[in-house]
Amino acid sequence: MNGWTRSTVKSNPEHNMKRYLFPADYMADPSVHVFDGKLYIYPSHDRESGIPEDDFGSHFDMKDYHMLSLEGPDPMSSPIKDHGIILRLEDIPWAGRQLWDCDVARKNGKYYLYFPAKDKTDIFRFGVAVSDKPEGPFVPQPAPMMGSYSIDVCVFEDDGRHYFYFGGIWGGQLQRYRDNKALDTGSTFPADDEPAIPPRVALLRDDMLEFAEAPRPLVILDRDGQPLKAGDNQRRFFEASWMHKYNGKYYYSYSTGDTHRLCYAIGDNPYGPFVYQGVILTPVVGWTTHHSIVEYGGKWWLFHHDSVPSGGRTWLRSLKVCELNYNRDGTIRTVDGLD
Ligand code: FUB
Repeated sequence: MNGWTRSTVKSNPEHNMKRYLFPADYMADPSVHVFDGKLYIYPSHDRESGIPEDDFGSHFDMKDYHMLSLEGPDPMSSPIKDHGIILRLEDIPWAGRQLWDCDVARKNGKYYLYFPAKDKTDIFRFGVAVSDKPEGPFVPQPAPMMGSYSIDVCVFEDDGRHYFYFGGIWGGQLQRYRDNKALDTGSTFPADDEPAIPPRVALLRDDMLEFAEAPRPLVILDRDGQPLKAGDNQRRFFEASWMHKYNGKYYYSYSTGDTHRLCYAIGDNPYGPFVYQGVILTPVVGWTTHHSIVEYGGKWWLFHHDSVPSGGRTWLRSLKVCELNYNRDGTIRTVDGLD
């Protein structure tokens, strides 16, 4: 078990009240931000494509993004407004298929939508689309971001600088890269007792359109200061990066993929290293789990998805929200994914 013991996971997760945010449609991977006091949700837009399930995630065949906003003070009860399509696959010159988890950042009055898509050769790249308004429409840049690869972006602002977190293994293709270069050997996974494949982080350029530096590995350590191992699939990174700051500390959170948990690690700066802490959300109904954490109205909120409303069809997911609570020592109280 590579050092992981059951005692590191709370056996009595909290039964928080949860709300399905948008029952009218299937959406997933919520990236949530508060701009000028208003809460905006940028999700993936699931659809029934008929493509069979496989380990590459081919059945997640999304073709556009919507934006949803909260029309009131309470994520648990205020109305949600659908602003319609803000970007379409067919309008992105370089993209071939699969618009997966996106994120949005604001700088100097402009909004930047970052998104992964497979290019015409079926390699995941990131693109940027720009708008003057949070509700778009977003105009895509003609080419993918230079040196970008893999999936699942989170852009985090700290002291006016924007950090771009990304990566996902298996269908997210991160195992095809070492030192930011594609391997001649294709997909290559470390042995179980070697360090796990790390997510990546890169500072964004001032114009927000490209990386300002080569992406760096984001290292997650156990309490003995050792990087989590590839075989430690209860704790190691799989996909779905998110970053938030709480009481001056940096909280990096992510999905463990094939063990279906949302976990977190704490660090002293945006690059890390980060020390593994525990589970935020126990497995939900559906294969994937994905989230964002945001402070709004004086409380902290966990936005995520599950596949309950679609009867467990893992590619048709629904957005959820619940309050997130911290202990006095800064650790997060585990939420029950089956509530
Ligand atoms: O929505 C497609 C993929 O499923 C995301 O990129 C992953 O994080 C998982 O939620």
